[in-house]
Amino acid sequence: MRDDGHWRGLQRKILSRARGFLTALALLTSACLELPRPRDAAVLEPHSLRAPKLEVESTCTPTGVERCFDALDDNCNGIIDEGCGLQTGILQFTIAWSEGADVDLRVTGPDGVAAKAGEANDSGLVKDRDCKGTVDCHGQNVENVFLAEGWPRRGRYVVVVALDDARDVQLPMRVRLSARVGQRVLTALVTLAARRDEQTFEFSL
Ligand SMILES: [Ca+2]
Ligand SMILES: [Ca+2]
Repeated sequence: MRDDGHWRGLQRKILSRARGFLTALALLTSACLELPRPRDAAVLEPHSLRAPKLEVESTCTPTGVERCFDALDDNCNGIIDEGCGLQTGILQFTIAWSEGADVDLRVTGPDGVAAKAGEANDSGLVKDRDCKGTVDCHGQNVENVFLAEGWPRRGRYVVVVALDDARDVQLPMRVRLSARVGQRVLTALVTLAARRDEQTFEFSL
């Protein structure tokens, strides 16, 4: 009798764990089904591009493995500086420069408010790197803005690269700007020639 009771207890434990496993599997499957399909990213096409003083490139030629903090999609997988501790999303805007100047990246989405660190604006954009070109940047002069979650809002996006303080850097200086929009990465070399100089890159979704 004692063996029968022990066996029935064991059966109940096994059935309970199996039910728990199946419930977790069902939840995971339903979560996976809600993920955006890959083709959605491919159809996210920027239009009405405006960058009066920039030569914007939209073709990518792989140059090897992804290098960190150059604001380039070196391996042409559609993501800028992945694996480097930068946040990324279906929208990502990154600048990189080598000299000790203070360069600012300002990205405004359809809500008209520039993305700031710490909290997403109404367009879902967040700044996750804010570098003033000092030792605090550890020689990795990068600023990065990304879409934290959800699908990009339709409307106008304005990206401004501005020289806030040249310090002792000889001008003009060059800053690499790249923008990930879905599976496409657009890139341009920005020249800043004077204090408060800025270049603008705009597009619509
Ligand atoms: Ca990449
Ligand atoms: Ca890179």
